[in-house]
Amino acid sequence: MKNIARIVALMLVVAFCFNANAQKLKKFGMDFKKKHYPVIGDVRIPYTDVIDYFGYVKPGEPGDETKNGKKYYYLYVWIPVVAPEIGIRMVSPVTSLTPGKASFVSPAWEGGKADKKNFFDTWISFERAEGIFKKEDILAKGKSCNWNSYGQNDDSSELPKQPSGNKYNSVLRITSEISNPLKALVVGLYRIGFTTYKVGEVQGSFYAQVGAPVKLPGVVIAKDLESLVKMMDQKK
Ligand SMILES: [Ca+2]
Repeated sequence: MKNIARIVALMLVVAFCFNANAQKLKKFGMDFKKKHYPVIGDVRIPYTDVIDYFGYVKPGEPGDETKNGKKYYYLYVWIPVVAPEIGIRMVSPVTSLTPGKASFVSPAWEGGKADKKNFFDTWISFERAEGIFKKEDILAKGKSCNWNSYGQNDDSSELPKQPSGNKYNSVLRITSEISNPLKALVVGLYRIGFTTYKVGEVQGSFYAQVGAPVKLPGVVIAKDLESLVKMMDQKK
């Protein structure tokens, strides 16, 4: 009997420790500084829909592009609905979050998820492909089109600290400006660019979310255009 009590006590301690280390993200909420949403104190109203992506960058993996000595990687996002606001956030590393049924998962995730050591100081941008409004144009124009920037973010105090103790994860909220074609959130092809703030290695696991105050049916996220189109075909 004593042994059973000891085992139960030990299990409780283990469960408590595991829970204390569990990675928890606050609900992803809207921009409360914008006048078009009701404000309840300083509480952000959670986004109606949040799509997520689990990824991993192997140390030394080449970037999709190199700019000013920094390696940039992209996640391509197909958005088939008009949204008044889009939120994007990214954390690194992923310590205890796991993909759900609806999550998008990088092909590198399986091999990389056990790497709990590497992470990077995230920096994100959000851009839209000029002139790509339908699926047929993605592969035809996606590699040569211009990309218009909707904004960037380096650090946000909203997100949990990184293992370094610094709040260096990133959040970006974009409000659609209907009258400005370069800032309107229309149906089309977008990409999340990510790198490190300082010149350094982008490495380790990361978790990205795309949220909106409307339902986002048919949103697809992939690390390259070919996979994106393939997934769009499968979703039909
Ligand atoms: Ca950062």
